[in-house]
Amino acid sequence: MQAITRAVSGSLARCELTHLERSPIDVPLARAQHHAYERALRSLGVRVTSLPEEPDLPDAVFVEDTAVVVDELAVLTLPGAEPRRLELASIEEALAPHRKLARITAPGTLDGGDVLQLGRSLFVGRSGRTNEEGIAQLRALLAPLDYTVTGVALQGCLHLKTAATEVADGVVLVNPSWIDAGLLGARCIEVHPSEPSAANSLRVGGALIHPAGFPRTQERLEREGLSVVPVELSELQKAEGAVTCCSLLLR
Ligand code: CIR
Repeated sequence: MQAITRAVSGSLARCELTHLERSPIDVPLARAQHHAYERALRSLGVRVTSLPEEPDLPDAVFVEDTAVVVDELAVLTLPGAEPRRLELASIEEALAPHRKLARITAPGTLDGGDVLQLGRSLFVGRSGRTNEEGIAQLRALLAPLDYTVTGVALQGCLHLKTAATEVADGVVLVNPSWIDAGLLGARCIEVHPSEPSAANSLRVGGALIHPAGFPRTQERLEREGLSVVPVELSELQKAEGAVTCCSLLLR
């Protein structure tokens, strides 16, 4: 497996924010945490291609939002936050050697963080970033490849994958306050109620890269026999980022 990541921008403190109050971000610490995240990926056998920092694009580290990658195709998104659209050009260049490319176009908008793939079913959050037209365009691109694309409602969080991520085949880690998990047709493990932001986990090989600081949810995952690699991401969490958003996985 390969992952595309991007170094933390020196301007991270000017990131987009939706649900959190702005709080000071320690950029050198964010960089150290991001390096540890990349090391965790490598330790799980992933080949990491780390793109250079984009000094003027605060959120460029969150590469997940710029593309939806399936085995047959990479769809460049049109991020709902307009300033983030400048992140696309370098991602297009990075993906071109690996996949045929397609794109979401205006008036459609779509953030990759809203797309949860469970086998050949893709669920897409109707969020502040992703609109019906974006979902319809993704469906039109992927239906001929035998994927289903289903829009799902969200409340209280930024992206669908803030609320739900796949942790094993047919098993999803969810925060049930933010999504009606029954819609996903998967077995659910709920985050511990005291850890609402713990539903974002990155499944790599047989393990999960999970943000440190959620011990009770981690315990629930381990009780299910899942292997958890905790990574401290406090500074990226202040920018409303977590573990899935920092990589584009090419499986
Ligand atoms: C944003 O608001 O776009 C960034 N500050 C955070 C994006 C996080 N992306 C993700 O979870 N997929």
